[in-house]
Amino acid sequence: RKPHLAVVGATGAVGSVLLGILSERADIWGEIRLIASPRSAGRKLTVRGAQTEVIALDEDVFDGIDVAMFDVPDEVSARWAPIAVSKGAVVVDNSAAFRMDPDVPLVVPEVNAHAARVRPRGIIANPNCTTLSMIVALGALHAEYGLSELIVSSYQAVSGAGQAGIDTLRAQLAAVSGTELGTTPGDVRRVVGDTLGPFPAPIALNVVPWAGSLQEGGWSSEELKVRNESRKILGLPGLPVTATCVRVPVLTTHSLTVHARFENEVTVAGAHEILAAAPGVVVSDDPAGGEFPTPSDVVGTDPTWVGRVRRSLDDPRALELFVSGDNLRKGAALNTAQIGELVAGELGG
Ligand code: 11C
Repeated sequence: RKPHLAVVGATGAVGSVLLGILSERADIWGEIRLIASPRSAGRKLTVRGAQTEVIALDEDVFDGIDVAMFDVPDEVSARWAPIAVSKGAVVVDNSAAFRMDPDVPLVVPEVNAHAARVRPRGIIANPNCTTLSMIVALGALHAEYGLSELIVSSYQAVSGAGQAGIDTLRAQLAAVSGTELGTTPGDVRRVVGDTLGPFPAPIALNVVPWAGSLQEGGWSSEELKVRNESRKILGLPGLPVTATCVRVPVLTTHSLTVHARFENEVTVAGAHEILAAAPGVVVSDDPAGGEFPTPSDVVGTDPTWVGRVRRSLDDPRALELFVSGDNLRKGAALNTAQIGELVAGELGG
């Protein structure tokens, strides 16, 4: 029989995109059971063209389920993923709860699909959307040149902070639209007032050098995730990685500037060739023709888009890149669906 799938967190920003992706991709699943908090139970959502009722998260909902995809806050995954496993499901978890657990593989199918097969806890973790927005391209370059150092800055969309992030940017844009705000210190902040939503400063007409929670040494949790997760996915536990994470007024699609240093000398032509041949990567790199990735063109697409490929002026072993990827698709729901498909393949689905 075809494997049965549960989607936990079906009504959230990532869950909604996941239902669309499950409807578009090969129909490998038997039942698709939609699960959310009791608050959302009873709602009807469309998946594979059929109206499906959302049921409340409970121990019984995992009965008969082969694969459970979790798109919920860390504490919900931490509590419920082991329960789903105890009921016989393989869990694909998109929270940060298990990513750095040595007994939980952290998987990006284009880079380390093999890792999904070894899962002592019955859980496979899906990386953070910022890591995922660059790692497919970096994995391809690493396989050829051998990565030795990574320095990145992110330009993160508000939907990384969920529906509240989207609602906040829309409301703030409405408040500043058609005004002369943004010309004197603090004027945007005064208009936006206490409607900051999940951000520590106004996000309309602004950039905010912060994502996540404060960690030791002034680093943000998001910056440490990029470092730790990149190391684990690439199998390079000692890789020097420095990230600075910044929120920008984009609804969906994270971008990053990347300085990647390799063991071997690089060329732009060689990098173009590697990236163009890499599954899940599109090269958009013709500055003379005004061609480079921008979030407004990338949003809603599946690949990691790469442009502005340059060899560093002072280091023949380093490349500079600009990458963009839809943080809700490859950054979250698509990668989760791809991992689920790997597991379903093993189960004979
Ligand atoms: C953001 N990347 O853009 C974050 C959201 O660890 O999965 C995802 C947090 C996570 O705010």
